[in-house]
Amino acid sequence: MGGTVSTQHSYDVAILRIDNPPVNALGLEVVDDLGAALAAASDDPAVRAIVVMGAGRTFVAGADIKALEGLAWGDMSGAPDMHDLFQRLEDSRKPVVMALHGTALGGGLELAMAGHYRVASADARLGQPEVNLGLIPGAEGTQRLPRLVGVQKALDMCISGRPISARDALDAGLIDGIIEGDLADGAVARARELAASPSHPRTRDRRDRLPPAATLPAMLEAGRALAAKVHRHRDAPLVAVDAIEAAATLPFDQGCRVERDLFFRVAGSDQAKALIYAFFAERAVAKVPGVPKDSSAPIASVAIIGAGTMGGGIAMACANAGLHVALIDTTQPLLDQGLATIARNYDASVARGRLTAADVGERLGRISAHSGSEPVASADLVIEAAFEDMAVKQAIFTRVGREAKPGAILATNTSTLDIDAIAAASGRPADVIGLHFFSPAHVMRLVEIVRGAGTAPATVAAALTLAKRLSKVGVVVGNAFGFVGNRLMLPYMYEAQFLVEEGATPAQVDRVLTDFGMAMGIFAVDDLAGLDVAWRVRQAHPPFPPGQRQPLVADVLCEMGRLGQKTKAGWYRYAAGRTPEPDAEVLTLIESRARDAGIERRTVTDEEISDRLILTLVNEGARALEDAVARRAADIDVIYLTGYGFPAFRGGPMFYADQRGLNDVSRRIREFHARHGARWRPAPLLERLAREGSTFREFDAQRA
Ligand code: T1G
Repeated sequence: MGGTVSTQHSYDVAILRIDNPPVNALGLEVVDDLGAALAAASDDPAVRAIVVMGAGRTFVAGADIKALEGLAWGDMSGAPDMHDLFQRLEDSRKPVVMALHGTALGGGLELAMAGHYRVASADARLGQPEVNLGLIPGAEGTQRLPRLVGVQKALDMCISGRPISARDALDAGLIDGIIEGDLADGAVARARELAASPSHPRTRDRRDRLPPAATLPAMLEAGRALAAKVHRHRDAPLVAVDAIEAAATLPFDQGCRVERDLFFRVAGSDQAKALIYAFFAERAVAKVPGVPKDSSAPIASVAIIGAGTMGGGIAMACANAGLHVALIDTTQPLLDQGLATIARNYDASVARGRLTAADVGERLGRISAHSGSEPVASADLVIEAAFEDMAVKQAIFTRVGREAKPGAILATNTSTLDIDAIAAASGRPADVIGLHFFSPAHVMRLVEIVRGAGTAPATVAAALTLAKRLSKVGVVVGNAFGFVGNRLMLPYMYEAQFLVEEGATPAQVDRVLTDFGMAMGIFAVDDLAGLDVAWRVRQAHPPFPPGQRQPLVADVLCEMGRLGQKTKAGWYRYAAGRTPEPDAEVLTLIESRARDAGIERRTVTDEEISDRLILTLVNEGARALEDAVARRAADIDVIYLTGYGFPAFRGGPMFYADQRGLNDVSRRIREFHARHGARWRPAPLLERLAREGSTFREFDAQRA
C-alpha cells in the first residue's frame, strides 16, 4: 500500500482515512490504496462496518487534475479508472458510510455516491465542478447523481458546476444526515447502527428519483438551453446533459459506458486543455520567487482614502471578507455619497438573493466613515483610491507616510501612475505597493499587485495574502505605464478604432469579439468605462509615437460630449438603459474623418478583425515579458481571464497563441507589420520562440 490511506479501528468499525495533501485528490495511488484498505476491512471478521473519510481540511476535492492535464495532452498513464473500486464499495456486504467535510467535489462526490450512506459536517460543500475544467463527471457521477437527487437537480449541479451546501444536499437526498459534533464519531455511530441491516442500498439500483419518460424531453431541453446560456461557446455542459439523459433512459452499466465515451470526447478537447491550464495558472500566480509564501503581517483593519466608485467598491470587498474599514474623504457630502452607493450595491445583492439583510447589516457595520485621517495611524493597511492625479496622490502619501504606524502596508489604487514617484513621497518605499483593483471592485476578481523598485518582498507577500483573503486573484506585475492589463488593452482598443476607420463598424467589431468569446466588445467596454477615462490617459500618453498613425474619432466623440453610457451616447446610443444601439451619426463621423485623413475604406472581414485584435494582445504581451513587467505568460493570461473578460475556454491570449501555433501567429503579425507599419513590429521574444518551435508555456516552464 502506498500510504495515502490509513485504517483505524473503532471497535467493530474500520475508518479508512484518505490522506493525500493538499486536497486528497484521487490519483492512481489513492485509488489503489483505498481498494487495498477496503479489501482488508471487508475480509476482517472483526469489522462490521466501514467509514471512509478524508484527513486534513477536506474530504476529496476531485480526481487529480494534474493527471487530467496529462490526459488532455494525450498521456493516459496517470488517469485512474475508478469503476472497479466503486463497484466493490457498492457491493460490500458491510455498510460503507461516507463521512464528508470541507469539499466533496468531482471524483470526490462520485466516490461518496458509491458508498451506501453519506453523512456530512454542516459546512461541507458538495458538487460536480468538472465543467469548469471543460470536462464532465467521468466516474459514474452522471449516472449516480440523478438516481439520488433526480434529473433536474443533477442537471443544475453538473451544468452550473457550483457546489451545494450540506443542508441543500440533505434536502435533495444526496446525503442521509448532517453530523453536528465530531464527524468521525457521528459517522462511526451511524455505521454501527446500520451494521445490523441485512442489506444496504446501492445507488446503481435506484430508479425511484428518475422522472417519468414523458417529462424527460422538456427537462433535457431546458437543461440544454441553460447550458448554452450560462456557458456560451462551451461544449462540456451540453455533453453533461447527454450523459444525464443516458442515466434516465438506460440501465446503469450502459449509461456508464455512454458517460465514459462522452468523457473521453471532452477530456482531450482544446477547451479542456485551456481550462485546466487556466486552473493551474490561477494558482501559479501566487508563487513569486523571492516572496515569502505566507505573509507575517496580519491585516485586520483597513483605511481607504477616497470614497468614490473605486474606494467604495474596495471598502465592500474588504468588509465582505470580514475586515474593518475606515472610509475617509475630505467632506461629509462625499462620504454620504460613497456610503449611499455602497448601500445601493448591497441592496442589489439582496434583491438578487445573494445576501440576506442580516449579511448586509453585518458588512455595513464593519465600514465607518471619517472626514479626518485619524484612522490612518492605527490601520494595518492604507489604500489610497483618490483622483488619478500625481500631485494629489503624492500629497496623500506624504501625510500617510508620516501618520501610518510602522509595518503598515501603504497601497495605491492608481491605474496609470508611477508607483515609485508615489512611494518616494511617503519616505518609506519598502511599505508601498500598487493594488490596482478593477471596477466594480467588489465584483471583479483581478488585483494587479504593482511592485515598485523599493517595495519589500514582505509587502508583496502581504498584498498576495490580502488578495486571497478578498477572494480575488492577485497578480504581481512591474511598475511601467499601464502595468500589464492596460498596457495590452490600449493598443487593442486603438486597433479596433483603426478597423472602424478602415470600414468595419463598432457593432461588427463587438460581434466578432463576443463570437470569439469575449464577455463584451471593446466599443461597448469603452462606453461602459467612459470615453473620458481613455481621453485623460491619452493626454499624458499619446497612443503612438509621433509620425505614426493616431486614432481619429475618440477625441471628437468626447468633444461632442458623447462619453458613453453615462451620457447615453458614446460609440453607441443608449436610448433604453444599457443596451447599445448603432448610431448613424457616429458611423457618418467615422467615415468623414477617415476620408479626410485619406484612409481607404473597404470591407473588413471578421477574420481580420479577430486577428488584428487578439494578436495585438499577444504581441504586446510578448513585449511585456521582454520588459519583465510581466514575469510569466501565465500571469498575462490570468490577468486577461480575471480582469478583462477573455474567454477561459481559450486559456488567455498567450495560451491561445500557443494553441494556434507561434509560427502562424508570427507569420500573421509580420503580414500586419508589412501592411500597417511600426506598431505591428513583431516582438523579438515571439519571433525567437516561433523560430525555435517553442511556446509561451515552455518559456514559463524555463522560468519556474
Ligand atoms: N487535483 C490536484 N490538485 C488540486 C486539486 C485537484 N482536484 N484541487 C486543488 N488542487 C491543488 C491546487 O492546485 C493547489 O495546489 C492546492 O491544491 C490548493 O488549492 C473523474 C474528472 C478544493 C475548492 O474541479 O476547486 O474529478 O497551488 O489553492 O482556494 O469525474 O482547489 O498549492 O500547489 O485552490 O482552498 C474536480 C478543484 C476535478 C476542484 C480548494 N474537482 N479544486 O480551494 O485551494 S475533475 C475540482 C478547487 C474530476 C471526475 C472528474 C479548489 C478547492 P498548489 P487552492 P482553495
